[in-house]
Order: sequence, then structure tokens, then C-alpha cells
Amino acid sequence: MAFGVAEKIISAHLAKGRLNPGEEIGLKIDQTLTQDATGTLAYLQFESLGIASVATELSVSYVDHNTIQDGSENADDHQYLQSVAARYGILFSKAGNGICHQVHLERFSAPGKSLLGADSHTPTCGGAGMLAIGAGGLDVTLALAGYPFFVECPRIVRINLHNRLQPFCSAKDVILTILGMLTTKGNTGTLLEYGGEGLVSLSVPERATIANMGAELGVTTSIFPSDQVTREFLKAQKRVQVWQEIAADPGARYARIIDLDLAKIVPMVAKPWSPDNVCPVKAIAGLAVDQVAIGSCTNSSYAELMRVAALLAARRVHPRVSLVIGPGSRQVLQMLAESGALGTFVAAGARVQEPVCGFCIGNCHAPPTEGVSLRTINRNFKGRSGTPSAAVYLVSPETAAVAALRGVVTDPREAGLEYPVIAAPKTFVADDSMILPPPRPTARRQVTIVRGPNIGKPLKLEPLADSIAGVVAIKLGDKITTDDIMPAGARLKYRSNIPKYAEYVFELIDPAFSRRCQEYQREKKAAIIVAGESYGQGSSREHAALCPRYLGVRAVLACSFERIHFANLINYGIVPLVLKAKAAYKALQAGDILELRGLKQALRRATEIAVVNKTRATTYATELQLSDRQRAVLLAGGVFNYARKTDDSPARSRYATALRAGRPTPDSEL
Ligand code: MIC
Ligand code: SF4
Repeated sequence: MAFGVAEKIISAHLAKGRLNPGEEIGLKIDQTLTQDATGTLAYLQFESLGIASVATELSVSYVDHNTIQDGSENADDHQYLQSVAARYGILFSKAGNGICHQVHLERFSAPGKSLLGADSHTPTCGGAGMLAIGAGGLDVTLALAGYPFFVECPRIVRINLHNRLQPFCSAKDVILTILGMLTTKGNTGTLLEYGGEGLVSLSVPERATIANMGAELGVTTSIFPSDQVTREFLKAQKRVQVWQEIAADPGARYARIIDLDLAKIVPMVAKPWSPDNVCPVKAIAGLAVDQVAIGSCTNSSYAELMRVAALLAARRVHPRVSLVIGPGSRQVLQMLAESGALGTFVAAGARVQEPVCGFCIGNCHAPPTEGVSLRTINRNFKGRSGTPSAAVYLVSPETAAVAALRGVVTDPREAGLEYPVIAAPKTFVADDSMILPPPRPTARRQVTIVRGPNIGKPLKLEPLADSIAGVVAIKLGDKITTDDIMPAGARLKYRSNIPKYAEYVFELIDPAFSRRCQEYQREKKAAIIVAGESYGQGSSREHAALCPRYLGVRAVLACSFERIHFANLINYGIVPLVLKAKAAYKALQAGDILELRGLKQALRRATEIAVVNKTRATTYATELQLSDRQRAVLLAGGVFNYARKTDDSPARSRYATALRAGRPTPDSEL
């Protein structure tokens, strides 16, 4: 049999199920990563599992998202994360050491290993031949405890790259082109595997940029083979020992093959408000720019920023433009400093951000009202920058640097500048002193976990009721993102405090949502969300399920869901129902009173359940597109209730066996 790269790694990690696209599989997880915005909840849940140490080969807790110290909340979270990491055997990457995906790629990526990260851009490490998947924090909690990660076995699409990129055309333009072709909708359950003779011209950080933004396509993950380029990268990172070659066998079969000629890629831009709203940069040339932001977990590597430095050298940023540059890691920052590039940025008039998410998550550098901001980040959802009226365009570092000099959007090929060729470094600065290893296992029990006032308690969820009677609390359109559901930016600091964070659910769309839901709760009515296609795009933030659940949301009716959010809803005991008819979606209105009866029975056996609209005296058919395990999780009132049954008593150990095997548990015991 001939196998592709992804099939080889999936088979080697298959704990449950078969390599049969569409069926649920359980994957053994070798490594995990969390960041501070998703990590606190994940570790609070882990603590209540009562396990002495993590069961993974390597787990890293990063601090990169909430680093702006406005009040003590973030600092409280960091102390909690540092102490909990020491207690349970997790490496702790301090604030200032870099963005989780960039640091993980540099210091921990290992071809052939599996990585589960509580962040949707975890697939970045697919650039180094890893099976790297983003998930909600609760799924990472379970992986930390040694449980397999359950996911739909993906259909594998191969993208063959031919030839090589032309000057001023970059990996970002490749993935923006792919986003234009495949869009952000309808790619759930798909894995992209890259191949072709064009691969050799792409460095690991360039491959990582492409893999990173697979998250915007909504694919399960993206993966590159592990070849000599990977070997050189790992050697330069002083980690060549983790390298192994992983190539697709000749004759490996794919669900679809797409051919892409790198030589034909042109500078591209994603216009507001979606990463797939792309066109060539040329088409919007001349647009005046107020802000340029270069960095985030895409496009913040050493070679990319050296190219930016070469373009800015001996030139000055346009007077209208505020340019901010955010290196992806301390390694990158240090190397930029040693090479003199940092001085070039300062001399050109750029502002330099510490190596954190910062402007990408709307924590700082919000653009001016109705401003135009060109960014090398991966998401341009409305409001994410911190300024809802500002227009955010996604571009490559080259296009960004040229716009910063010119003050207007310019096709970088037409700026009359020489293209700076920057070779991948032969050796990187490999200083891990800001990554704190945990103490020896015997010393871990002495570690006191620090819990400042911002550290809440995990929510206790009751098992599912047999019927849900509730109100349509909001009716939404297509492509609602988790940024729409649970805003980040200035609100991010409440991520460890669920009652507080829940006040801001749908803040940018409907600021009264939270208050309204609280009224429904007082009236003992459940809240129900109605949405169009691709509900829950974007971030892995489980708060987009947990906070609505806290507010009494019990079901979401949508035309389709995105993978991570779908799993998060189930993990938090919210029933996701797929509306079969578009007409039903059209007919449903906010304020309608709905009823679902016989839910338990339906979850045990049926693939459909009827939803009665009492206000309109009509009934809609909805689909339960769930695996057996997901049905059992919903019956238990969430994955944590389901997993907790797995502790020690005989009944519980039956749950443990069932959970590990991915079987439904008998609900008489739920
Ligand atoms: C994002 O880019 O939206 C985030 C913030 O990194 C999220 C994770 C989170 O919500 O904390 C993601 O991509 O998953
Ligand atoms: Fe951080 Fe932005 Fe990357 Fe999310 S997308 S991990 S916020 S840099």
C-alpha cells in the first residue's frame, strides 16, 4: 500500500477507529501546547482530574496573548500558570519569550509527532512535518491526562506546488491565493497535504505560514513532508536529532489533487472582513494607509523581518503611517538586534512590539477610527483590531513594508526597489532560558499553586434535560466567528473569570444579549441561538461555548458549523443542531419560542430531531450530526462530566474504558 505523509502519521497515532474519512478516530497525542488565554481554564479542569503529572511526552504552557498589564488580572493568570505548570510537569514559556506557535516551531517541533494545541493556529508546526491540530481547552486537558483526541478522520487533499516564487511574492501570497480558491467555508473534515517539486524552494518558516493559515480555511490541519529543508532548519535550531524523513509514497491516493504554480503567484491582499475576500494587491493600489502592522504568528520569522529591514534600510516611514513590527519570538528579536536590523527599524521610524500576540488580538495598536490598517496577521474579522470602524487588510511582509514607505497600497514589484534575498540562517540563537522546566517529579507535590483574585472555578454543568423549552435569543447570519461570539482585545483579561467574561457575549453584534439571557434565566427559559452557515469560525476559544452556556444557552441551530467550535459546544453540553432546510433558517426569528422533546431518546438512537416553533405553529427537522461518543458526552452534560466518571469506582472505570475506547457510556450511569 502507498501512503501519504498525513496517513503515515495518523496511522502511527491511531488509538481508536479506522483511517476512514468521515468516521471519528481517536489520536494519541505526543505533545500539547496552551497559551495564557486558553490555558487557565484547561489547567483548572486538569487540576480537578486529580492526576499527579501530565501523561504526554512534552507539554508547554506559553504566555503570549494577555501581556498588557492593565490591572492585575493578567499577572494573576501568569502566576497561576507558572505554578500549575511546575506542579504537573509542564514547561513554562514566560511572557516575552514569544508567540506559542513560533516558539514551538523553533524549539519543539518534531517531524512525525502529534501536537494538540489550545489555539486554532497550532497547525503552524505542520510546516515541520508534525500532525498539529488546534482544539478547545477541554480537549487539551484530556490529552494532558493521556486520553486520545477524538476528531473526524479527515479526507486528504494534496496541493502540489510547482516552480518557485518570483521576487516580492511570498508564502503569504500562496495561502491568500488558496483562501481565494477554497474560501473559509465548507472545508471542515479536510486535511491539506503539500507536495510537489516546488517545495524545496520554501523554508520551514514559509511552510509554517501556509500551514498556519489553513486555520482560516477551516481545515483540520495542514502538513508538509519532512525533507532536507526541514533537516537544515532543525540543524540550525541545534535539534537535528529530532529529524526524520517523512515523504509520501509514490502512488499515494488523495481525495483531490490541486496543482499550484508558484511562479504564477502574485502579491495578494485579503480585504475586510474575511481572510478569503482576496484580490491581487494591484487591484487596490493607491489606497491611503494609516497603519501597517508586521508580525503575529504568521510572518514574524527572522528571514521575513530581515527582508523588511532591508526594504526599510536608509528610508523613512511615510508621515501618515504608524508602522509597528512584532517579532514572533525572543530568538527572532535577539537575532534582529545582533544583526543590526532592530536599529534599522528604529531609524526608519517603526515602533517595535515585544514578541507577543499584541496587535493581532486587538490588545494594543488599535487603528484610528475608519482607518486603513495593512497587517501581516491571519484574521481581519470586523472589530478584532480593537477599532470596529477600521478596515483591516491582510498582506505579506513585503507588501506591508512597501506601503509603510509609500503611505499607499503598492504592488511591491512596482515600487522600484531591489528584492532583498535573505538566506535561511545556518544557525539560530538557541537560548531557552525563558522556558522554565518543571521540578523533578518528587519535588512537584511541594509546589504551591498561586491563585490570585482573577482565577475563577471551573463551571459545574448538570446532565442534559430530556426537553429544552426556550427562546431564540439571537438570530445571526453566515460566518459568525468566535471573535463575534466572545470578543478578545480589551476583554481578554477576563478569560479566567467566566461570570465577568460572559457579560460580553456578542458584545459587538448585540450588546444587550447577555442581559437578555439573564432575564430568560430568571424566567426559567433556556436561550437558543440561530445561525447561518459556518457558525463558529476562527479561534479555538472555548469561552465562545462556555460563556453562552453560563448564560443559559442550551442549543444552537445553524445551517453548518466549524469543527473546533462544534466540538466545544458539545464539550460544554450545548446541543448543536443542523438545520436541514434553508427555509427553516429564514423563517426562524429572534424571540420565537421553541421546544425540543425526547432529547435523550433522540441522542441515543436518532439522526434527526424535530424542533417545534410554538410562536409560528410549525416544526423543523434538524440533524444530529454526532458520533456515538459525542452523543454520550451531550447526555452527560459535557465532556468533563463524561471524563470525571472515569476516576476510580468500578462504575467509573467502566466509563474510563468506554472513554478511552471512544464508546458511548450507558446513560443509566450518567
Ligand atoms: C486567535 O488568534 O483568535 C487566538 C486568540 O489565538 C485564538 C485563541 C484564543 O481565543 O485564545 C485562536 O486562534 O484559537
Ligand atoms: Fe496570537 Fe494572533 Fe497567532 Fe492568535 S493568530 S496565536 S492572537 S498571533
